Amino acid sequence: MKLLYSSASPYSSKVRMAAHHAGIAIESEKVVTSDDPALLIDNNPLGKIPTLVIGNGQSVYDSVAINRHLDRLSGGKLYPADAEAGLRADVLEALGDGIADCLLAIQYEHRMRPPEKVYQGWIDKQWTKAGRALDALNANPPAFGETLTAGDFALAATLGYLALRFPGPWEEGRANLLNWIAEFEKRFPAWTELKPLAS
Ligand SMILES: N[C@@H](CCC(=O)N[C@@H](CS)C(=O)NCC(=O)O)C(=O)O
Repeated sequence: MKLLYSSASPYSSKVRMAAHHAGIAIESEKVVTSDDPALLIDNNPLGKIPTLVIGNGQSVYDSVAINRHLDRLSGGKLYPADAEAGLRADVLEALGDGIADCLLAIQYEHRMRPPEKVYQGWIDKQWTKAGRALDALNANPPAFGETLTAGDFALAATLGYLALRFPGPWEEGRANLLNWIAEFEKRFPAWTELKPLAS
């Protein structure tokens, strides 16, 4: 199995952490999505990362499908079997990924458009969504279970991406989230090497 990824990508960080936690060894290869490399396009027509190439002409995307695949391979190490805990993990993963979607939309607005065409209204809208979600999480920080879940990895990856690309103001008034990530790091020491990093 080979994971196509980039080191800054929050969704890539999420699945790399999940694979590590699940004890599944995967070979990883960095790709630059903006170059549309054949290796990526041939395995994912959407040209997005992460993409997991699993052999026999098969590949898996997006990051939730990859996590679900890793969960099946590991006998359930990423999503709790208990209905309530499983639902909490699913929704936390959706929220973590959803914040990342907003942050990526802001990044691409700056990266893909000439400066005179950047639309501030769109950026503000994305910040409002991300800020609301961060406030909700800060007001009600997710409790850690006995073992980490795909939801925990999604939130950690997104907080890591915020720290990397939008350092500073998001932390103000969100001490519970800073405590959450500090506790996560204690439970998952590989965070240092698998969190979103500048390439
Ligand atoms: N919903 C997807 C989002 C993946 C995604 O948007 N990845 C970004 C990098 S962080 C990407 O591939 N961007 C390149 C593009 O959209 O062309 C997932 O969870 O895997």
